[in-house]
Amino acid sequence: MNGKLVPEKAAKVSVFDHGLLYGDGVFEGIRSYNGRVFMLDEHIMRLFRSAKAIDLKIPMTQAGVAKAVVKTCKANRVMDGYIRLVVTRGVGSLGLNPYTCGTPQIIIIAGSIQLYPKKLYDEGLSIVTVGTIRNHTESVNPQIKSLNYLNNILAKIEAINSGCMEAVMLNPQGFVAEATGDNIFVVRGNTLLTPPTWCGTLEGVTRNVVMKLAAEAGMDVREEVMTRYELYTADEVFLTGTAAEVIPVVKIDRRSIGSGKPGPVTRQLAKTFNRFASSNGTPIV
Ligand code: PXG
Repeated sequence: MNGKLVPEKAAKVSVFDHGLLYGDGVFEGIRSYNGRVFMLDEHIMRLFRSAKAIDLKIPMTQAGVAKAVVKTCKANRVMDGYIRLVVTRGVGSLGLNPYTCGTPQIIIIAGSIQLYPKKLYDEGLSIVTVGTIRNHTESVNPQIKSLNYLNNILAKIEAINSGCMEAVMLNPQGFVAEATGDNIFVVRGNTLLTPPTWCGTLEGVTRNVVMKLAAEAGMDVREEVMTRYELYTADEVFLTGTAAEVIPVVKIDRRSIGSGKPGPVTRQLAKTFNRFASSNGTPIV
């Protein structure tokens, strides 16, 4: 916390922190594989962009945060794990005004995550489109990974209550945006499609890696506006995210996608991604 290693039980924030009171703050989720932090600089750049977007000045340099992440992994022996990086607005008065707050709190948690059971990576996920629309880009821009994830949580609640583990969120125009914590991709022949960020889609770090790996493998990779039609008629659909990695989707709104089984393109991309992730990153030393 704030540059110091603190035992879990002593790692506390104030009840007057605006991160708690208002969800005023930003975060990142990062993975480590094989003793390396994956795409560390990209996550830190996004953290600083999110902070800038909410006029929050992080009292540390990007290099300082990177060093602190590595140090926290090392101290916790998190060689294959999950890192949560959180910056809150800090302690302020009871009132929205963020400018009453003192120093932002910088928190780094090094632990682990398993988003979906392993069997779903082999068998594929069933997901649903939900009524909760993704935030309008001029309300809370989905590029901002803020501590207020209620938009996504409300969608997640709808999905779970309809018997699925994940939701597809549409934007206010009815175009496909993303899942609650993952980006969405459509495979159509040799073409790989994903919504452009202006559709209310977070520019996922995993998304960008998968797009690059697919292009290198000879696929025609495009950012395209999508409706549910593109999902229902896809050969294959999959989700990407730091926590989820690459996971196939086999049903949307109870309709089978493609063959109804994880497709060859998704399986190959997942393999390529896993190989890339396990051999690239900032060493934890
Ligand atoms: N969209 C949203 C809304 C996200 O929150 C992604 C896409 C994927 O982005 P990355 O950069 O991770 O490829 C995210 C990130 C969780 C969890 O506990 C989810 C994310 C991050 C950390 C934890 O479900 N999603």
